Amino acid sequence: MEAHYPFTLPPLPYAYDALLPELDERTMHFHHDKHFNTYVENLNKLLQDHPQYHDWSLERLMQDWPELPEDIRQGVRNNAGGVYNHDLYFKTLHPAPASAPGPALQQAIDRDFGDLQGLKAAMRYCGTPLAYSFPEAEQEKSVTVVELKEKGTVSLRTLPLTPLLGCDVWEHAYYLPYQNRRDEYFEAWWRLVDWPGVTLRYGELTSPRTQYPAP
Ligand code: MN3
Repeated sequence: MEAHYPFTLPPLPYAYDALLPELDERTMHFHHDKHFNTYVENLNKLLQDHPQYHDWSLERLMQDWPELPEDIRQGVRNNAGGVYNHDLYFKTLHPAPASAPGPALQQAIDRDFGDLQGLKAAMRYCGTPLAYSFPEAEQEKSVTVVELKEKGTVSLRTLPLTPLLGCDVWEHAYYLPYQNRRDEYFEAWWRLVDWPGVTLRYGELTSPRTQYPAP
């Protein structure tokens, strides 16, 4: 992701057919090239006549959107969140996922959800579930699941949260191969989660953050 305006669509980090049979090539083209790109284009369009924000990072736009002029405030919030969430979504999927989270993340999940199945259950019926970690103490990080009611990732902007993984459960993410079988899609998505990558994101957090990390 570019550091600031103008933002461009990051390439899909694997081949379009790499996630078969769980997610097909057409869905990946449609979701990445059209939907994700629309957020990028909308964000640029909103910012184009506001040069004073052209050096703001995506993370800053997501955090400090209340400082923006009223006519672009909500639009920037939604579209910056959409860009961040989609970047995270595609980056936390992997064609050959490893089997499990790393030991420290596994321990936090066990403590906060009982086990990995507990985390899965917590995410399954969320509107747009995102799992976050946040520091409780110096060495101890908790994992929590937040339902995104709006597109912005960062309604919890005052907390030092690190997004770990999120499932896009809008129909455009799965309708072609799964139609209305959302639960089947969720199971497929879960099989594709790149746990080493998620573990890395979790491990990156060593002290309370005031900023969101780049996806
Ligand atoms: Mn989407």
